[in-house]
Amino acid sequence: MKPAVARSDRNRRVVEFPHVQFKLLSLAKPTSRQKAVVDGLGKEKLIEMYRKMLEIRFFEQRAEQMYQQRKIGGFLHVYMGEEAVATGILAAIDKDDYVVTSYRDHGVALALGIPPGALMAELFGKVTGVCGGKGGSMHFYSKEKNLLGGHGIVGGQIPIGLGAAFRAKYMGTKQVSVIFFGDGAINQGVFHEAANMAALWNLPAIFVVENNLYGMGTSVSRSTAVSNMAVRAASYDMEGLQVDGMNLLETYGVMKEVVDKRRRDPCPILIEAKTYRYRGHSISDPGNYRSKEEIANYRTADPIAQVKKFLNDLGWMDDAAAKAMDKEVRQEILDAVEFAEESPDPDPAARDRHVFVP
Ligand SMILES: Cc1ncc(C[n+]2csc(CCOP(=O)(O)OP(=O)(O)O)c2C)c(N)n1
Ligand SMILES: [Mg+2]
Repeated sequence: MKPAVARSDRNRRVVEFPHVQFKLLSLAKPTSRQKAVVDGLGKEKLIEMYRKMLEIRFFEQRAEQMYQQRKIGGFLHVYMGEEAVATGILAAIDKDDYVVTSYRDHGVALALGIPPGALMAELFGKVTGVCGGKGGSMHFYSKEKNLLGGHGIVGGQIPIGLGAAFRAKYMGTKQVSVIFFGDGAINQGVFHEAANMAALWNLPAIFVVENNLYGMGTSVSRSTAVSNMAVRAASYDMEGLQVDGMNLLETYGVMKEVVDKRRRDPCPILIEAKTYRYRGHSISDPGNYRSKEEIANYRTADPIAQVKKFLNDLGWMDDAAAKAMDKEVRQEILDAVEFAEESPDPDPAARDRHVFVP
């Protein structure tokens, strides 16, 4: 496979995705659209989004450590590297919109504002977890946040999100349904069935394919006939667009426009977020199918480091403030671990409660 290449342009770093030629837009020299996005957001909200990305990163670093210490069992698929996708996309929706995602769900849950303690406790299998300790890493849910779940079946979440979009249209609410799934899931029949229905009935379904270039161990170039997934929208007469998923201002800016339009006039869209996962598919994947150089290369476009530098350049967050925030968020995650450790196990007598048997 042709490796990705990073090279310095005059003012911006360009990272080319293999086979895609999609250019990541560095924040080093903001475009006029990025400037407009910053003006709309304002200092406080942008810093809050930066903090959210830190929270996701530190939560997962700590979760990996807890897994190694065998405090967490089962699967663990981390989102590291993809933080700007969930953070930007979900900062642009309202509280009562619907969200559904795959098993790589930590970033989405944290971006929605679910407290890290309740999520860490879920990883630990404790009764204080978001699913009472019965769901684990792949199955974060929140009725309060309209998070319709993390789902372990590849593509299984897509028709669920479609159902939520149908409800919104049928009831005449202005809600949208955000459906995250991976590049592997876009080849599942269920995506195509859902896309067809969404287009046919003009449903406010926002399909977000997180193209991190790999499925479980297979690269997109080995599994997918097209390198630009957004083009698949055309099959359903639906709008399709690509966004730099390593760039918070791009994910937020694009999503804001997309959502505003759908509140006025419900219709579906396919957004392809170009991104990269730093870790293996799951914690047990050594990732032998890609090189260290490739990973290091994508890390040069790290979504968190980009925003940090950007805030510094704006004079909105100096090194001391960044350091203080780092410390504060790390402590918040340590508190979450402590909460999880100290929480009780579920009652064995409740084993069959909440288990649906058709
Ligand atoms: C229906 C189904 N087939 C296969 C699997 C095994 N499996 C789990 S994750 C995965 C890869 C999915 O990759 P992608 O959609 O790109 O998501 P990512 O892990 O990159 O976020 C596969 C094949 C599964 N869970 N469900
Ligand atoms: Mg993938």
